[in-house]
Amino acid sequence: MLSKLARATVALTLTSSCLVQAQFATKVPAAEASAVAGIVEDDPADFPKFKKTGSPAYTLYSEALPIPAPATPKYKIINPVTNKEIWYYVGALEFEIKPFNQQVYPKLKPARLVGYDGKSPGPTIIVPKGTESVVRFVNSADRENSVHLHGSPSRAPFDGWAADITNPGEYKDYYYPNFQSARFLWYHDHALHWTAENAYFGQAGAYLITDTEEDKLGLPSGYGKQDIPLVLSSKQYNSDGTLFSTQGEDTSLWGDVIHVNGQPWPFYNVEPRKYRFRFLNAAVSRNFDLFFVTSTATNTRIPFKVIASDSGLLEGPVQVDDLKVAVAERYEVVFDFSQYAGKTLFLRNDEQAGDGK
Ligand SMILES: [Cu+2]
Repeated sequence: MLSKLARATVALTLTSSCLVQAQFATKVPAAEASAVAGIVEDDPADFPKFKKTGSPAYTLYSEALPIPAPATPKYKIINPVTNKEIWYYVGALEFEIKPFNQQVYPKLKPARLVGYDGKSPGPTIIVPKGTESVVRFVNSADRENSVHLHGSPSRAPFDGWAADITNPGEYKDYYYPNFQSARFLWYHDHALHWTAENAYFGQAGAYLITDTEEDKLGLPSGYGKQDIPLVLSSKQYNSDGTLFSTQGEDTSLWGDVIHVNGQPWPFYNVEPRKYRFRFLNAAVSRNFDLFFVTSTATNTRIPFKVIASDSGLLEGPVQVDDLKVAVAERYEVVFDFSQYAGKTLFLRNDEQAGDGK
């Protein structure tokens, strides 16, 4: 609250057009004012700390980067209310939630995941702005689910609120408006009591809105060609190769095996040209601080351009030499490999990101 003296000073310096604002400031309800006054800042000492965990050793860069397949709408109709096209992702059960095994460690037991028709991350939905969509999530898993499209102003029945669960044996059709400008959203489980567990075990995927304004910019394009989603997650494995569970964990699970599109530390062969990389932090606790180096100069970070964040394109590209991506955030970058023909580059993470840094 402003003191009487402060309020008088403010009023004197305001122009007449600001008087409404000044009046508004003095009409904050008492309950709200006391609630605001009662806000206690987080104590950094309370933040979850990085925990050293002991997953079995994994051979770096032993497998190629998988690219989640683009989802295919089964049919398209015109919404008679909005007159907009609706793409229906309901036919092929590509969004059927069910368990599958992933052989993460070649000589150990497979890990049991729960993803979408045997895949995690799930298929990437790519829709143009102004085209509506309906996605059928079928629950063939062994516990309830609820799907949240993170970043979408979805109507309440389709927003995946935690108690709006779909039980095993049921399905739900989610309707999405897609009226925002081009941007990177993501879908993930949000079921009450199970969100972290379900997301960590595989229920997450990318959702891209495109638009003609973005198309005009000449950015590296072609999904899976020069426009590459990089869905990051961090997991922990038991000594037998099975996935360590988040269940019972009440502070954080940092994980020590970094996955990109579901594959630990993959390699990716690129052409000497510009690429658009779309980063999503789908980890349940770990933040990332990413940077590029060459294999021969690992202490020299190579500049690159950030072009978009959670809300789509920035006003202009921003050149950086590292990029922090907190849990659930999306950032898109353009990296130019044209000077690096025949060379090996590493995309690295500062292990301590989020742990006091
Ligand atoms: Cu979310």
